[in-house]
Amino acid sequence: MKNKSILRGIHELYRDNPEKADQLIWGREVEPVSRRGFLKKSGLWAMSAALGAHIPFADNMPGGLIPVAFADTDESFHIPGKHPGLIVVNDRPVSAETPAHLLDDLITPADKLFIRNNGIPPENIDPAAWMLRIEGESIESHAQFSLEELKRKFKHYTYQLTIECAGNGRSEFNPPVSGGQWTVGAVGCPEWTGVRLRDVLESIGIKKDAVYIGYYGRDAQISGEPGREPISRGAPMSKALEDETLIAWAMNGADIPIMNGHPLRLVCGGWPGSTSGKWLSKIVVRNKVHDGEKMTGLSYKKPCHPVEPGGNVKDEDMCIIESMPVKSLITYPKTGAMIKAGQKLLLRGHAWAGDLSVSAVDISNDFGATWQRCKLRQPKNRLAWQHWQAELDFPGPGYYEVWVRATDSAGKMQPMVVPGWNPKGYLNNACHRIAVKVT
Ligand SMILES: Nc1nc2c(c(=O)[nH]1)N[C@H]1C(S)=C(S)[C@@H](COP(=O)(O)O)O[C@H]1N2
Ligand SMILES: [Mo]
Repeated sequence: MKNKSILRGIHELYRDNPEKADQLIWGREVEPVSRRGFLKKSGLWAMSAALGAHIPFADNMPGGLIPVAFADTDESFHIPGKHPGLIVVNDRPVSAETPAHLLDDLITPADKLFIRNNGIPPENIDPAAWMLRIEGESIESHAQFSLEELKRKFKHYTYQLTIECAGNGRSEFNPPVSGGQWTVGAVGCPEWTGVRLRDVLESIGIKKDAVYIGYYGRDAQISGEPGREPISRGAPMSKALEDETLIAWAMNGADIPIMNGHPLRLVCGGWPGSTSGKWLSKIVVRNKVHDGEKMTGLSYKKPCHPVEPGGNVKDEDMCIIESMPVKSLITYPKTGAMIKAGQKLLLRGHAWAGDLSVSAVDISNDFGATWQRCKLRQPKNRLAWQHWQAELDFPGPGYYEVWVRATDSAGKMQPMVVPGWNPKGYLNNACHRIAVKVT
């Protein structure tokens, strides 16, 4: 990344210290007395690139002034390769979520897939030299494959797979929980192409005592500490050996974006995003539950039994999160939509349910008193989200909220309010809602 500081919320930066923000974002030096700002060439370039136009009178721009083009929008600034509307949740390591209305596509485009990094992505990636090693006590022998060998030796599969961070929705927990303050957009459903993890492991030989797989990626610990992984999680053999569990090199028919794990990643659809290792360099087959970074302690675990909000939970009372719960989004219209009295409102979005499918989606405009069934499509394949559509009438002018609620194939529904509090703020699958004004 060219300028790491550019990745913090622009509004937050300007609120904290406008001069500093100028300097950090654009490299502009501000004269303390006159407050006149001089953009260095690189700063001018960065600002122009972000604005999408060059600034003829840049020399006259006062220091500490947030360009009104940014001040007027809720849009964040740019992460290379990503849509400018992504909201930066954390700058180091980079995490950014996708506002619900930008998730309207049936298949999430590469520039709209959220980013969740636990460490610093590798630099100078050379796909031609990339190796994947297979090790661990429960594989018959150690092996390694170049990217080219993986592509040549195994059958290719393409699946549309939902990936959602377990912490999606964390910002709504009370008492608040530390960690990325995701709202609703740490989810997406692109199409992935690669080989089955099962085919690769079976070509070597899986021992009878295999219990779990673990992944290692080539990103670095944020502290720069060598030898320590930012994250090394995994999944039980049953998930690892599913048809849809892929070692993928492509997303929507192109290289996976760098921030999403180029040139190789694991994709375990329907499970916490953290099981889908990026920048994949090694897979281990274990004879016990993998004990890599963020597999132990409280990470990616939920209390095995409900706990009091804000309470402490002992390690042994925490269970590893597996399949994600049923959830849905309204992706059209954008919250704040205005319609005229008597007009019908067309609504649409997606619903997903971890390892299960979605059996129904309902919407309400009276705060959940009554619900209307939506039209629901079948998933493109197992573990892909499902598209829904509806048309809604409003009784008269005023402020309304539209809520959406999905039901999974086992009959479980989303809760209307935030579900059980947990120490790390995972698994908030409360109903998504948007504001609608009828005039
Ligand atoms: N190597 C590596 N893999 C990783 C991570 C990471 O930081 N490093 N983050 C995990 C987490 S917590 C999530 S939610 C997903 C996010 O995938 P994305 O950034 O492509 O959306 O990647 C997972 N795989
Ligand atoms: Mo995550």
